[in-house]
Amino acid sequence: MILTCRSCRSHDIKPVISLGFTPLANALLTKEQLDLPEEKFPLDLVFCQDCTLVQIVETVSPEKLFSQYFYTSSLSKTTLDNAKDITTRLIKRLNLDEKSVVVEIGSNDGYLLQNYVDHGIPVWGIEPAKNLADIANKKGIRTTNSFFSEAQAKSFVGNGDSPKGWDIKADVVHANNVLAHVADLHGVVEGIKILLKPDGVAVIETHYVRDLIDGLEFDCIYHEHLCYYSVRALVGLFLSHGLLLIDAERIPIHGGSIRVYFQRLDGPKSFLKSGEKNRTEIIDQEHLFGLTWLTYYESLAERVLKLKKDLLVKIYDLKRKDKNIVVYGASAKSTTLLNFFGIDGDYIDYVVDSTPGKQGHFTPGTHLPIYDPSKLLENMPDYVLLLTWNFSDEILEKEKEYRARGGKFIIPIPELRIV
Ligand code: DWN
Repeated sequence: MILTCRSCRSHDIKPVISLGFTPLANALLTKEQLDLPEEKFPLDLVFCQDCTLVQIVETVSPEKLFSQYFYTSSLSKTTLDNAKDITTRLIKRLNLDEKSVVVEIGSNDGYLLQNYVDHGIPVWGIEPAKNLADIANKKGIRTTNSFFSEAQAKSFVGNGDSPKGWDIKADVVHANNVLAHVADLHGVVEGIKILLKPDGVAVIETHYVRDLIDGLEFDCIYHEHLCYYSVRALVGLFLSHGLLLIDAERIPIHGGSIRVYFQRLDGPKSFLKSGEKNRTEIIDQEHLFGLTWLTYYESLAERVLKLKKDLLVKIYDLKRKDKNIVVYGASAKSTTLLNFFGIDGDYIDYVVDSTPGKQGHFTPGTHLPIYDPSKLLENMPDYVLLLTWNFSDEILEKEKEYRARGGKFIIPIPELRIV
C-alpha cells in the first residue's frame, strides 16, 4: 500500500476510482482450486498532483504476479506486427549490425528480439517468467530468466552473469509493457541508463493514460499495472535518472499506447533534433486536454458506472429472451470488467481464448471455464461479449464464419455496441 507517489514520492496523491477488491487478473484457476479461498486485493487508482503519475495504491509482489505467466505475446498478429515495425525502423535509423547490442526487458517469448536475430544482430532478453524464457531460449533468443534491476544491469555491463565476452553496453534497450508493471520503478529506470551506450536509445512502450481515460479503458486497471503513464509523468521519472525524452509517438496497440525514446543526458543525444516536433506536440496536447490536472481523471468513475448499467441492462434483456452469451478473451482486462460489473456464470456460459496455457482453466473471481475459440462454431452461442476489444479487428476477421451464421459480438469499449 503506497502513501506517497511511486515516482516523485509526493504525499499529494488524490483518489480517481476504486474498483473494490478483485482477484489477480491472470490468476487463472484449475478445477481443484475452484473451491479454495481466492486472494483478492484492493484496486484503487490515484493521481499524483505533483508529477501527474496515475497509479494504483496496492503493490502485489512481482514473484506472485510474474514468475509463471500465461500471456504469450506471439499469439497476437497485431503485437507481432507492431514489434516488426519498430525493430525494422530502428535497424535502419541506428544502422544496427552484427557489432550492435540490443537488450529487451520483459522479452516474453522472444516475439520482438526475433526480428533482430533474423538480421544477425546480437540480443539479450530478460524475462521473469520461466515458462516464457524457456520458449525464447529454445528459439535461440538468448534470454536470462530473472527480474530486471539496477544490480543486474551493473553485472551485465562488466563482469557478473552477463553473456560471455559482453563488456559493452546496449545500442537499444526495449521495454514494452514493462514500466507499468514494476514496483522497483527507479531501479529499473536506473538500470536502463546503466545498460545504454553513450548514444544508445531506450525505446519504451506502455499503455497511454490518455487512451485509458478518453476510451473508457478502465478494464486496463489491474494489479499488474502499478502505473498509468502520460508523457509528462515519464519525462519526470526518466529525467531524475539522467535520461532525456528525445521522441514520442502514439501507437494504436493495446487500446492506445505511447512509444517514447530516451537518450542519456550526458551523451551526444544524437536524435534530439529529429524528435523535437513529435515530443513537443504530444506534451502540448497533454496540457491542452488537462492530463496534468486531477479533474481530467475524476470523470472516469461516473462514466464506468454508466457503462456498467448499460451493459447489465443489455445482458439482462438478452437473458430474459433466453439468449446465451459467452465471453471472448480470458485476458487480464476481462478479469477487471467481469468482476467489477459482477458478470459471472449466472449470465455467461464460458470463455474462449486462443492461449493454450489458459484453456482448461477457470477465470479469476467469476470461475468461468475457458475453451479454445473453435467452440464458438461447435456451440453457436447467440452472443459473444468481446472483452479483448483491443484486438477486435483481428478477432472479428478470425470469427467471420460465426458471424456469417448469425452470431453477434457485443463490444463494450470504447462504447457499447453490437456488431
Ligand atoms: O500489459 C499487459 C498487456 C499488454 O497484455 C499485460 N499485463 C497482460 C496483457 O493484458 P491482457 O491479458 O488484457 O492482454 P490482451 O492482449 O488484451 O489479451 C489478449 C487475450 O486474448 C489473450 O489471452 C489471448 C486472447 N486472444 C485470443 O483468444 N484470440 C487474442 C487474440 C489476438 C486472438 O485472436
